[in-house]
Amino acid sequence: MFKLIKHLLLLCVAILFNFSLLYADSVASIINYVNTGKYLELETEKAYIKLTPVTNDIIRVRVGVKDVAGNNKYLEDYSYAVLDDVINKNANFTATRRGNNIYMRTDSLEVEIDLDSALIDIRDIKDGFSYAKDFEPMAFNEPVIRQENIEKPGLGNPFNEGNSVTVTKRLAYNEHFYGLGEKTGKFDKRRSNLQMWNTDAPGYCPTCDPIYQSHPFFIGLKDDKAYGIFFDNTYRTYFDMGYTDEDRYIFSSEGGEIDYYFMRGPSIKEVLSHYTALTGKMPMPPKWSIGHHLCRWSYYPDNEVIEVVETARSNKIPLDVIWLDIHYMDEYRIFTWDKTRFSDLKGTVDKIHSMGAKVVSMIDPGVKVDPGYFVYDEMMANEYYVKYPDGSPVIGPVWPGDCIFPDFTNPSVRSWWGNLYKVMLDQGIDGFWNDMNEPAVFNDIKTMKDDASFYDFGLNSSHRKMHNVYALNMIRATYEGVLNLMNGKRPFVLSRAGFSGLQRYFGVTWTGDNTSSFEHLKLTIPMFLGLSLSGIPFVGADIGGFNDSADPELLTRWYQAAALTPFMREHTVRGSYDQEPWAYGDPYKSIMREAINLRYRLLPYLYTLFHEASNESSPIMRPLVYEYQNDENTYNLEDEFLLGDKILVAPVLERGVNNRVVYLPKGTWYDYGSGETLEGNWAYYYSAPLHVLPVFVKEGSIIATKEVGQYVDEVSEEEIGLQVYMPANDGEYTSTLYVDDGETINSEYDNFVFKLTKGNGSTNIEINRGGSFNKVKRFYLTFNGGDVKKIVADGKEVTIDNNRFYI
Ligand code: MIG
Repeated sequence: MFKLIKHLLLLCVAILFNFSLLYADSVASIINYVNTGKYLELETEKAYIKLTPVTNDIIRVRVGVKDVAGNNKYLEDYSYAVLDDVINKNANFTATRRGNNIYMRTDSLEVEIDLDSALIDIRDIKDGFSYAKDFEPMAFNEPVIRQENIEKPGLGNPFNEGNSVTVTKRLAYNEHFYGLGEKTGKFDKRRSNLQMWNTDAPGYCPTCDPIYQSHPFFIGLKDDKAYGIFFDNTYRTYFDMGYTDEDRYIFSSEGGEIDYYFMRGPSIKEVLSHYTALTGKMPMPPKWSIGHHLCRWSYYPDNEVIEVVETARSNKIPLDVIWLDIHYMDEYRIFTWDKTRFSDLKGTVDKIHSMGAKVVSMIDPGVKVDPGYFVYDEMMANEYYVKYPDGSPVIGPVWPGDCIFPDFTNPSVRSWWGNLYKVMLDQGIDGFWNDMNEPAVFNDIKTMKDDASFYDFGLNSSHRKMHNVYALNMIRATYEGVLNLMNGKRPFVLSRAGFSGLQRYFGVTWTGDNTSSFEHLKLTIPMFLGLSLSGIPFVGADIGGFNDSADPELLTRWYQAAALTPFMREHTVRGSYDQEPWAYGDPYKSIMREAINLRYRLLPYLYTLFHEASNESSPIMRPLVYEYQNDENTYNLEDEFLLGDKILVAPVLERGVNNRVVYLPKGTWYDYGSGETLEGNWAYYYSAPLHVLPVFVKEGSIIATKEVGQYVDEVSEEEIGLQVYMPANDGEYTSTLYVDDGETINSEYDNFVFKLTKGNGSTNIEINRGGSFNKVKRFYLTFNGGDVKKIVADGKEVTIDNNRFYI
């Protein structure tokens, strides 16, 4: 009964909220405008609109609502997502008035503003193409505050944090949406209604929303042209992408202000490079982290952890990393370990290192309330915790029982936290896993109350504002701390929750507590592609599924599907059946080994893609539309993907089937297994019984490989295999290879560009070498579909002896 009343009340609140949005105040007509040289500011009856051309291709739109006295009321200008040096940048522009419109122009964009309606239209200067036009004027209203979410009812909300705000834009009949970070559902986000509110979502369903992360960024694509919008607002935000009305899309927030960045395409590649110019790129990972990882909740005690690595070795299953989930801790106290389960942690880690593997351990944000426990004592003494407005600590239950939570928005807390990792690094631990950082609390709202207060640059802001960036600041503290402690070596830190910009602090992530089912296996591809197109290239999911147990067929298909995805980690819940690749014996074990071996063979190609992602922001795993934007067949494709631009992977994602449809975009493709060629721009019915993972290589590719090792560093890069796929069509084809020491930040490197040219009846390869690492000494060639006339390296023709040549 009580529940029913509560639900009815919530329903009323929801209806009122929608109602109030309908009658929100619009910014109203423009009464004045000034060109300050840095930005164009339009004064309306109710607000100020500030248009800043951050670059020629990026326009920032901000709205500051006037107060009663008519004064400008922009909120503080800073961002957790956007880099400081970008916020203060601006490109040249002109602003002219013609009739009832103002035209603001950079070298590549034109913004038309209608003086009566204040509607904004952003167009390409080249052809006048309208990327994004307001459907209704921008609007605002009282902020949404849930009184039931405030710790001390009656006090009201002590924070003054702007308005609830809404932007509504025209939606074209042929417009598609991509990105929006870690989302369930379809790859194309048109017709979805999504929320950004980081949520611990154990056992989430394939359409459940929201889950762990918030990336208020999307890419629109219409008439083959792409643009991007980043809504820089940390409150709970909503993205109605043609769900309510098919002629408009709406993004709105419960607080803060309208502050969004429009990014010009016309290619998705360009949009993504603008977005990462704003929010940053991923640093290079240590090479071991792109190998195969094994995890479970939890491997313990010490001899079991060692045994898992030994079993991998004796089964010839390549393995680079073994993970310690929460049971290694002393009653879930972070930065401690259980002295019975791990009587000699350092010795255990050393033993694992001696087998060529690494160890990653979990660190949660909740600190057990326990006087005498050093982390708790230091936090209390320095008031490093998240507080209520009266200064008392926010206390909530998580794994250790009642906990306090570090306020990571405070720089002193961040550096204190970062240094704590010394305790674990001293034991030899190689990387860290920050879980539960939504932040998750075991209560009915799954997190902190709205009036929990955070330092936030001295503004003392509410949890409503800071919730979505809790993880971002935590992983920042972790990353910067570990970076600082590792003397020039690359950290590895995994985060469950996140916000735009996560990629700067390493940003490897996984899609949380999925389930052992084919539905969830299928979901991994659109989820990874959504993250990939949101600037997060290093993504993965629990192989085999987290909740429940995978049967041998599911586990095998999952291993195949994950073998060529960026972060490859098997993981499962406590109490489930074993999910290591050897769990069910042969033939499954051999098939999974084959899939993992394929990854280890392709490591040089894969590592080159990581470098490209951290250097140029191109995703490692790509939707086909990223490379074939003019091909409409790719717009909704979510059951196959590209690894870089040369390899196409089409795993089987259903139970009990022996084949699947594979779409190949234009060009000639090689079947990686048989070497046969297939003409693209066509869909094939492809035979794929359990032992087959369908993989295809684009004509003209030179794929860099090495021998399969039992861990990534077992086989050096002294000799690199070059698998040449001869082009069917005349032209020039470029491939690259990047090699460095795999562990230091400023490593020496070798950078190769291979240019394969086909024309006038012959095919040649030209190799140019950059960098001075001189690690790569020779190449081993294999040809598919023919042979080349000559190979020229750095200007000199090479001599090929038994398929090998020296460089
Ligand atoms: O409340 O540490 O998503 O991967 O095994 C559950 C135990 C806490 C959630 C993570 C999962 C991990 C589990 N954690």
